Amino acid sequence: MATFFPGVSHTFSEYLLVPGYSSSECIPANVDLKAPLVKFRRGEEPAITLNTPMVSAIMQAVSGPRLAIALAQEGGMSFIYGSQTAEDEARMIREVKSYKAGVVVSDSNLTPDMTLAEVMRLKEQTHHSAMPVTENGAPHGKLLGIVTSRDYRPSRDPQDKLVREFMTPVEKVIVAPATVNLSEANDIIWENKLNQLPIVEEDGSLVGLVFRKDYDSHKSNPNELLDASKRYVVGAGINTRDYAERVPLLVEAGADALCIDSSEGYSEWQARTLAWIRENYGDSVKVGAGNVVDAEGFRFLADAGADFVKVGIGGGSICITREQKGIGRGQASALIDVCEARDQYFEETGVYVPVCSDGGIVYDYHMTLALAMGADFLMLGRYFARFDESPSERVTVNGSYMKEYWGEGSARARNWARYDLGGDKKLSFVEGVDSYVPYAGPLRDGVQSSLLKIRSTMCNCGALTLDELKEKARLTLVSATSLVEGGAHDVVLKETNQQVLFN
Ligand code: RVP
Repeated sequence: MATFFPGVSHTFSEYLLVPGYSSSECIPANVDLKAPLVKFRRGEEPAITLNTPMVSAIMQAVSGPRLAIALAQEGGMSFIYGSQTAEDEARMIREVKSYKAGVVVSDSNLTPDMTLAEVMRLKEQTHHSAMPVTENGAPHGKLLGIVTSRDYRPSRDPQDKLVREFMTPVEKVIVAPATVNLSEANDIIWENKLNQLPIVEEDGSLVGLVFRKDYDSHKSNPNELLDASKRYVVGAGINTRDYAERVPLLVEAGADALCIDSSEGYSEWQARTLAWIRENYGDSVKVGAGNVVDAEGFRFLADAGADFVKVGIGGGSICITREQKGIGRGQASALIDVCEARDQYFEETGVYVPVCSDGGIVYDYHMTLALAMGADFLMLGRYFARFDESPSERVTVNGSYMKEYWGEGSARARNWARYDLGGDKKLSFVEGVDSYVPYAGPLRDGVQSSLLKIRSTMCNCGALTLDELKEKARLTLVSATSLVEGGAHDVVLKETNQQVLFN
């Protein structure tokens, strides 16, 4: 006979937090939202800790380099989508890793014999206008000069004009030695009114560039998530088919963590993928797995070596898996079950495997509920798709700004590898839709407003850290009738659009 899970399967909206005692210390400014991303042993620190417990979904409409940078600036992390060639995905990782924080390794380098036409082409590809000229055109070659858009006039200068004829030669360029720190580099930049400062070794070879804009943004992002070399932290999605080719490219490009992107993770395919990574990289490559919705699935992936486990099937806003296949589980019930299994696993083995709640978060309070139910961090798709920095188009629909948002299992994304069960390399039927979501402006404003609500609710529960929230939270199921009581009711709203949706 089949197994029947006891009780009904619940979603976030069916729960509320019951406030606990808050002392005068409990103010939003004192709340710490740090969360472990990857597993660690009792008494040790995780190799990666998020400053903000949010990661962006492994989706074409969500996680490109621009969003990854904006989210890392707010302390979270993106997983660049894997439904593209491994080379393109690695290029996006490199774009994030070379973006800033201190010295940037230049990805737009010239030789003295290149032509203006080639300079223009490179500029179009990389969108970088400051291009070092090195002896061999390599990022760390001997520096001979620099080309910026002030050095040429595309409309007047001949296209075959050589770089050596219009570059600013190194003798006239202000450079700094490799021993300079970021603050000293910034002083040089300000004193000399520069936009960028090349950093060079004693033998004249180029280390990289420090940009004025980076120092400014570094100053204004106290929460940013950086690696040991002060580059933004970024992750990458992988699948269970082409990992032997894809993983090396992503690791090479500097991905800080990988995540197997699959709609259903309790499978031999995931165990094989994890085993291959452990065989080839030991524990040096961090990799999450999923998705699962119960304790059994969690234990399987934890035993198979996952660094974190993702929870959620069918709850995503664009997901129609439950309708198409009848599989899944209410996100709250799935999360509670898996978090219990994580705690038990920790008791037994001394290894803490973080749990990520993936999909189905609509309101900011859902985030706090998920964290209170035990999630270490949250993966969000629809939430991030709404911001300026997501890769999708902003369009006007019925007079309102919208952003496009489509599922990885939709006919538009055709991410067959995410739904692969070992058959043909194709999507046999769709499990996702193509949609619009209301445009929500810059990521920073949206994330900061959500975090403020989380902090404030945590204070109502008497919790100053996420661990304390997990311990102290008191949750209650609500009846369908009391849901009505939760919104504005029995009043006539002065403006019909006062009800703030999706927030
Ligand atoms: P949401 O945040 O509710 O938009 O959900 C995002 C999640 O939905 C993703 O992280 C992924 O797990 C899932 N997803 C992505 N594509 C699809 C689909 O096409 N069914 N589902």
